[in-house]
Amino acid sequence: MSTGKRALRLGIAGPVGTGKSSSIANICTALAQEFRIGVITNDIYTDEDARFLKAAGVLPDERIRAVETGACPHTAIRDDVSMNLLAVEALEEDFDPLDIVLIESGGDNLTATFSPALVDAQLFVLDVAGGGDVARKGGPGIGRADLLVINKIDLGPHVDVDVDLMLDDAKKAREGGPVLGVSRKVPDTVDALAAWVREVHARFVKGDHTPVDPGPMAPHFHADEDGEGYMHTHAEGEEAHQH
Ligand SMILES: Nc1nc2c(ncn2[C@@H]2O[C@H](COP(=O)(O)OP(=O)(O)OP(=O)(O)O)[C@@H](O)[C@H]2O)c(=O)[nH]1
Ligand SMILES: [Mg+2]
Repeated sequence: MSTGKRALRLGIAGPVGTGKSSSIANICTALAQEFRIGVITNDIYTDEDARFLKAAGVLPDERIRAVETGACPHTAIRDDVSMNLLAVEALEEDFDPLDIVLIESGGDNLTATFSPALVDAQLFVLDVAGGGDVARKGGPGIGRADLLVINKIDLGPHVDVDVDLMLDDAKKAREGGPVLGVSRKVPDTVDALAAWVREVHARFVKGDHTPVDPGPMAPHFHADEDGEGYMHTHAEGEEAHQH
């Protein structure tokens, strides 16, 4: 299916270990026959996520590429997206035409979001194991990403989390915005995730999709080499920086 224009760029953000790579694997498994998909992963110093996805065998290896950000992960998806844009454009050129490029952010704090300069739409991944109250805490990704995924719902009984309550809290925090409970062990939930991606792609191709900026991340703390640390923000238009 050629769209006649560039691929839909879909960002996947969320804290460390919630299931960003697994969500990409789920999407690829469900949709790889239907769409030509490429993947860009972001890690600080490694290509661990790209290797995980290659090992999962969900796409030809050469369509999965790693960006090593070398700095705090949110910088490369929000403040200076040039490394990622170059990687996406090279992938699109090498495999022209691609329908969808999935971009995994490095695992970060709860408030990291993609810039609309890099992605057309973004999903934010939380997991049940992170605690049932996390969804209530809100923040730009939880509140305003195009989709919130509550992953690993199969673990609810094992970690004493009421999954239905967590999903309801998430819906309230998003004022009705879409929320999906997902587990790779529950095929219907993976199908629902794939259906959401299919729907966004259809809107994108028709020109009916408007990228939304969830907003900049909240002020946050970075430890420095003296172990002291400092607070800072990522206001709109702020210069790229190193930590
Ligand atoms: N039980 C269960 N475990 C899952 C599910 N999805 C992912 N996991 C496990 O959760 C762990 C983290 O998953 P990843 O997909 O690597 O998470 P990530 O967000 O990409 O992690 P980072 O890139 O390191 O931030 C792995 O051990 C997965 O096997 C799920 O639906 N159910
Ligand atoms: Mg990952």
